[in-house]
Amino acid sequence: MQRFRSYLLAAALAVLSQAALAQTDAKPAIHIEHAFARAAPRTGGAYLTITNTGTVPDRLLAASTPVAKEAAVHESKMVNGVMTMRPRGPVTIAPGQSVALKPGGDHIMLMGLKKPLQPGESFPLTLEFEKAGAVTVAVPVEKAGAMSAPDAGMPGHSMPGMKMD
Ligand SMILES: [Cu+2]
Repeated sequence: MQRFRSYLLAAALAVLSQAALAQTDAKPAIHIEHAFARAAPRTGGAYLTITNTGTVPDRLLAASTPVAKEAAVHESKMVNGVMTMRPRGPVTIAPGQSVALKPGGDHIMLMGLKKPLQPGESFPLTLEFEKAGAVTVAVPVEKAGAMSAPDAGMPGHSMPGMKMD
């Protein structure tokens, strides 16, 4: 009987500590800020800052939105002075870190827009994280060529090779 009891106690402790672990691990430590998109007719880009306030890394795996047939995480690269882009793998956000998806860098590509993105509108964008799960944010549409969300202030530096008008 004594033995059975201590077995039970150990089992209960194991369940408890696992629950505690799951709680610290899993709960969304992901915050999205400064989201914006640029006005665009058929293909658009969405930009935002992801902050991980948790204690474990998380990864942005995919994106989706009702306003486009397809959304994908892209990376931008300068090739012979020309900005090119292509799909990239998951974006890792380390604990305590912020990752900015911004014009000229990693971004969310919106392909097959169901209607043009107009300045002043906003649309929902769902980001799929490995641990935090789905996080949906409202993305305001800025004018074509906008470099940052209105709440993000002006960028502190200029980017060579990019026209700012
Ligand atoms: Cu792109």
